[in-house]
Amino acid sequence: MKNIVILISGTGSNMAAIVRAAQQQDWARRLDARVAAVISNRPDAKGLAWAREAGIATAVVDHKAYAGREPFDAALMAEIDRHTPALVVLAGFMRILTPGFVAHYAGRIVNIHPSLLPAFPGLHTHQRAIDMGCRVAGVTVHQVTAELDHGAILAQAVVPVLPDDTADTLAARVLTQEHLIYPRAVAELILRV
Ligand code: NHR
Ligand code: GAR
Repeated sequence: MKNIVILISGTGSNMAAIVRAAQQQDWARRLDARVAAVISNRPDAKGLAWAREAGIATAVVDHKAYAGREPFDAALMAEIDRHTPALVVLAGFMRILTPGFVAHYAGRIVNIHPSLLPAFPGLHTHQRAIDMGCRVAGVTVHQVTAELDHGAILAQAVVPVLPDDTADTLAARVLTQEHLIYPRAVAELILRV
């Protein structure tokens, strides 16, 4: 069985979309894959309770308990590796990962980023797209490399930016597309890892 470990920091709606797809499409039988664990760097992440109720193992590795990125990443890696993952999935995970961490999972760690990369890597993507006058925005699933939001692109979806959009209304429109493309991208990738 190929184990998928999902990292979250907050709501976990992308995580939930992947778990639902795995259940509804019977990934265990069809892809020999399952979501083995959901790990958060924030103890209060809403997605943790949702995952627990879905019967998935959960864990917290609180970045505030560590002196820096290297010891945090070492602890996170140890927690992830308890599940011998075939694939590590960042789903609204908000801590930049060290080069050593990324190298450890090279080729089998992916992220969903709420912009049309290579436009707007980093944070506050929706406000930046509005401020630039973009007519379209969207979302990108990409390989995670040491350089932030720069890995190979695996999937994208586009949405319009409407004249009255705020960062929140645009984010909500993008998020509906995230929930469609991320489960699909993970299912495709799990066949190749
Ligand atoms: N790590 C590496 N090495 N490469 C990537 O491509 C990564 C990554 C870690 C996270 C997600 C990313 C996004 O999709 C991601 C991609 C957090 C920050 C950030 O600045 C930037 C990009 C992403 C996630 N985080 C602050 C930090 O100091 C903390 C912000 C907070 O806690 O709210 O780590 O956009
Ligand atoms: C999503 O829009 C995701 O693309 C974005 O945060 C949201 C998380 O929602 N990710 C980042 O901004 C990473 N820096 P979710 O917790 O409900 O999946």
